[in-house]
Amino acid sequence: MPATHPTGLRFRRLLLTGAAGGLGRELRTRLKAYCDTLRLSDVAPLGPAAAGEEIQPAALQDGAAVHALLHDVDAVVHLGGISVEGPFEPILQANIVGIYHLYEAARKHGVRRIVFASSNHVTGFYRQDEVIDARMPMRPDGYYGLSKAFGENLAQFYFDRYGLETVSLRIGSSFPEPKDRRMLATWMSFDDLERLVVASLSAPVVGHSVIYGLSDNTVRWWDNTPAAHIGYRPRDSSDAFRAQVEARQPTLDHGNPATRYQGGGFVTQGPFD
Ligand code: NAI
Ligand code: 15L
Repeated sequence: MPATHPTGLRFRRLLLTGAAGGLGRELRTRLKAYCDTLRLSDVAPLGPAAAGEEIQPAALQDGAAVHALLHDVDAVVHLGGISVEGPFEPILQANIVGIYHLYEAARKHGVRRIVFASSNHVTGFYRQDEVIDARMPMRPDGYYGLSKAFGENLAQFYFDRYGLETVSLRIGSSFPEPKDRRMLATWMSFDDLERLVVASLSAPVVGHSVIYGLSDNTVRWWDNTPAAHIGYRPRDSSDAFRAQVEARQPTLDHGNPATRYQGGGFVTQGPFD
């Protein structure tokens, strides 16, 4: 039996969806330390299973495949789905029908907790000069943000009705480094992503909690005080990248909605017909 991680967190079997994606590839290596078996799923290729891994491909819109995916799982980190703005139909299948299948399967198999990769685009139509928290009304900035809003509402319903707990992570921008001025506020390092996911899996009681995923950036638009019970303590900051980002992008067009609103470029995408 592998040793328990210093956090004390250890699952028998953890499911990671979206495991072939950008964040999935990061968490694939990191989450192994917290479980005996990491079950990996995606529609994209995942390569061979390493020690302690199981590969189980599934399209989220395939209810039977998702039901099988949840068999004998203790907890889920749900990253799978379309991760950018685009036409409604594919988002409907992957993100809306898909998350319904995931929660139904979790309910039937008695899974206790899901960590759901929601997005800052649930509140993308707040202005960049506002500081908001997760108790404020949703203001999705497109079909993608709407699909994540649906996911959060679904999570709330499954907690209220069935006691299935979720932490919805309104992730900002999790990339190796901030790419532009907006990301100086929204950036979250991969190490902080791991801290956030581990805190979400290990907090004793979460009900349905909503928390923004960002590092300890000096400039910030999101106040996580209502989610203090998760115990997330970011250790990185975008500040180390500020000088190089500002040199690359010395001026901002304040007339551009992408500069005015928190959702950035997502707020101007579409229509798609
Ligand atoms: P990604 O696009 O790299 O990964 C998503 C994965 O989901 C892909 O491997 C894709 O093949 C899989 N997928 C798509 N449709 C599927 C379907 N119908 N059935 C099964 N799998 C499907 O995205 P990334 O950056 O890794 O993000 C992971 C999650 O975090 C996504 O849900 C995204 O919306 C969310 N997120 C990510 C942010 C970031 O900064 N990277 C910011 C906010 C939210
Ligand atoms: C997201 O929700 C996307 O998944 C990611 O690719 C980034 O665009 C991020 O938001 C962001 O807002 O920077």
